Amino acid sequence: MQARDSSSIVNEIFLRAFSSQFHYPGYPSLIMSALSAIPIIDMSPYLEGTKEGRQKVANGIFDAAHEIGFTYLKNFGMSQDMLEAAFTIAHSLFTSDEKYKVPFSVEYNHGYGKMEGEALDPTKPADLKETFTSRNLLRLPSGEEHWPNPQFEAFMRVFYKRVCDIASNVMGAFEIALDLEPGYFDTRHTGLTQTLRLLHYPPVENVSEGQLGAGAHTDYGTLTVLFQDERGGLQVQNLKDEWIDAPPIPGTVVINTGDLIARWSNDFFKSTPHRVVPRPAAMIHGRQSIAFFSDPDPDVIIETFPSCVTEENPAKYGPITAGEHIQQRILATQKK
Ligand SMILES: O=C(O)CCC(=O)C(=O)O
Repeated sequence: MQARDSSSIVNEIFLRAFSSQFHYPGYPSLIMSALSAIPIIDMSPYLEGTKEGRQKVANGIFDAAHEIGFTYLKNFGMSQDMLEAAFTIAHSLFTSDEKYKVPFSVEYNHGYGKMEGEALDPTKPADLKETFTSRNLLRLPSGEEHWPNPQFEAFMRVFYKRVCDIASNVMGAFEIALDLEPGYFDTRHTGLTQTLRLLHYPPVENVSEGQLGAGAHTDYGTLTVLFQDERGGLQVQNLKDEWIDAPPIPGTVVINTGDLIARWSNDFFKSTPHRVVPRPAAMIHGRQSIAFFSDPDPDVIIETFPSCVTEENPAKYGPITAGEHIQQRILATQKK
């Protein structure tokens, strides 16, 4: 890898990414060995657009968000080729020369974050992962101070938009389930705080006591779209406080609801703790995932959805802006 120029590798990957001949090794042929308690919902009836189909998907997504806060989606509207290309391009960045790892910019919430650079559970040792984060890509300027090379940038911009569309469809299903007007969420999620994160859990030989790939945490916002490779390690806390595996299932993406929509929905929607534990395959070969955090614009007022308030279940929370809520969550995490 180091003998070749990183930009030529990415260029080659980018071209091959759109050929149906190209497959990420091992990923499509994975045979699932564990049954998961997390439901799998078929998005096709929603994407076909009939009223009945949309209602059916909305009901399934609502039940999953209410009962466990996690679901898998299949037929969610992205080709396997595009997804494989995203993993391959991300891998080429993480294994390339340091000079391509664009330093993280707090102003843009964009760039490379080094191994053990964050602890999602601050009571535990730092996470065994490195990241490349991109917020609000539709508005992020071009240029070499932000991107390892133009091919990487071009691909990430297309990929970001496609993942925005997946999040938008899931939020469209929320609108039906919550009796909100069409477009309610899209107008409040214009990208200002919608963030794509490439994650790499490099091979490791030794793990300190309590150290994880990603420490136990809940997500802060409305929803997260999570693609994971075949190595496994994601775990979700169930209602009995047990950690259950959320194994990779080929052809699916994981969706989970965050703290902000839990508050917005008067706790009808769950925000469920999850973590990444180092599995033997991941410790030997490394693991990758790609997360997209869909959070509302900072000035959106979060006021309980009327459909989530009843006489027996009055509103628990007063109004707050999304920006204030996220800030409070960040401070609460730091105090732990
Ligand atoms: O890598 C994963 O599977 C999960 C990552 C995650 O939960 C996060 O970054 O918030």
